[in-house]
Amino acid sequence: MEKYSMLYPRSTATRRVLDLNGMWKFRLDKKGEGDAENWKDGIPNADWIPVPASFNDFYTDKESREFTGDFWYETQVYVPSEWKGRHLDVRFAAVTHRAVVYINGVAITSHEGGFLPFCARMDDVVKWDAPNRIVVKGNNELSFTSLPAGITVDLGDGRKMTKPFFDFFNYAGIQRPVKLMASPMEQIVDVTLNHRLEGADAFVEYSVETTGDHETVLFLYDEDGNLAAESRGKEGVLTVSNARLWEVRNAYLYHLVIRILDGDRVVDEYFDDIGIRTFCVDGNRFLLNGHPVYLKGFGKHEDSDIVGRGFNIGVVKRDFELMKWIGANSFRTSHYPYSEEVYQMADREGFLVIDEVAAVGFFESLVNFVDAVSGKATTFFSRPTLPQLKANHLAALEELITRDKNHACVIAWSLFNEPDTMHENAYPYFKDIFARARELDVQKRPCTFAMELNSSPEKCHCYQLSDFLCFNRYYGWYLLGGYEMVNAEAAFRKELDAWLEKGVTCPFVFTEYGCDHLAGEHKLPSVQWSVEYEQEYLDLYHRVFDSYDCIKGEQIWNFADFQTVEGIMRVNGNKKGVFTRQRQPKETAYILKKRWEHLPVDYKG
Ligand code: EVA
Repeated sequence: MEKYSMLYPRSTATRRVLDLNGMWKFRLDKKGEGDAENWKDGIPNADWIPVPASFNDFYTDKESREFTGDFWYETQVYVPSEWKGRHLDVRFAAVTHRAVVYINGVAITSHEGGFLPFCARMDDVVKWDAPNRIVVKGNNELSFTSLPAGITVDLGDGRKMTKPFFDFFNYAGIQRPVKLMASPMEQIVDVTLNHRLEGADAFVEYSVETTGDHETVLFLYDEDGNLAAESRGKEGVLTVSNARLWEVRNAYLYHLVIRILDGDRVVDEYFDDIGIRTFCVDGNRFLLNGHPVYLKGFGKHEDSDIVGRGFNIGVVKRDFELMKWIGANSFRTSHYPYSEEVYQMADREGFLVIDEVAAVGFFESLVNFVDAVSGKATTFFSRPTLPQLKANHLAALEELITRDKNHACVIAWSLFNEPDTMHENAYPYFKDIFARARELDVQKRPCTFAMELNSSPEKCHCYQLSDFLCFNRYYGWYLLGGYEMVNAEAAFRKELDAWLEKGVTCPFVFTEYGCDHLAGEHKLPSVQWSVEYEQEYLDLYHRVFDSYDCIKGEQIWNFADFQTVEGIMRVNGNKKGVFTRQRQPKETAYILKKRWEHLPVDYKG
């Protein structure tokens, strides 16, 4: 099959999009009988469940919430014969963690990885003017080759359970929208943009990939609908004089229209809203359009009540309003690529995004990520399954960069979260992943990874590959917590000094710091989990951030409380949220608001 396009589905002069979201048939394959019983031809005794959503939190029994294995979804779509002569693609924005898609009983495609889009082309099996059956076999097992990584154990009675090496609930299902797209046979498959600024003018270098040879034309309109630039050919430059640039928290988006023409006939049309900006690392600074920027914001999760990790546009909107209220200007898509609509909103609101691939849990651990802070070396990168993991990682990276490369908001790629970098075997793996990311991105955005405490100046074998260093640090919480916090600041500063003594000259960003606190829990004098403790903890971090010139970003962990596996480390989830899971401010929010509203965008520039 032709490689499918990663372009976001849009109805245009030549394209049609049909929303397939809603109630689908659903069944957990508790006995592993779906394949043998041909559920691909119709799921017997099925329940009904909303799409998109994680399936886990709808049910009232634990077996369904914790279910591990295959789960099946089914719907029907009526395809009108007016669409004859077009490609028909069923596009899944994400099925977690893997899927096989059957249309009218035929296996059309499969996909590994739960956070990026894929298509099932139904041209050869379509029934015109009739219902077409779409069946998806999903699977949520974790392994040493899955992104994210973990293990799947047998509970002894046929039931399986996942043990993630990461600290978020292993939500699964058809978690993002499903759409049927009808598009021309000769079509625009991809477009890639890069920006260059010279004086008041901007040069948008582009390349368009199509499946034919007819002429390609491009038009760029400003926000008032005036033509700002045009060009012909699959490769070229759109020259924008007196360009309005995309700035942090002050976005400006041009409307790009691409057409394939056959004489006067429009063969295909696609459009997108694009921001013009440059971003780079310069010494220990970040420069946006040549001007220094300081990152303020969060590590986040896609996580909310009832729908779990399911796409919820209302929650996305609320999150942006809260981030604006608190004075943030950035976030990291910890620990996986988010829904496309999140980046669209970030483009529009002028937020800076560190875009992370789902390479999390690359540190073998007994209970979620706990061993990652224990100092134990796991030689994760010496396992015999490494080639398969790497193939999956490279594929996800290519999908991520292809999907997100044109977003102005995406300023950097995060290629791992908290991997085990203590063994020299990690280096060759890292080297190839970094090289591939740099090769894939024509904008050459900075590449990085989030380092946990064991990735220290003494032990880390991989930090030198990063264009800026991202630290996840919990001095005063996991390390030197409680009364011992009196020694945390000195230990923290000692580590930072050691990095500088190693000769590291790039920017430092704190991609995680924070402590759990229960909303409304007060204690004088402070104890861990109280509001007072978190205030002392944040005072410490802010003192340190303010005294190092190389620190160019602070993204607290986490934006909101979120669900994790149950256990003695977590009180019905991780409570490090600045906001509750219901998106209301905890006390910390007011401390951060006070600080962030007063930090200039070019702080320490
Ligand atoms: C935490 N710490 O302990 C967080 C985790 C996160 O949720 C980390 O990167 O180091 C992880 O996923 O709350």
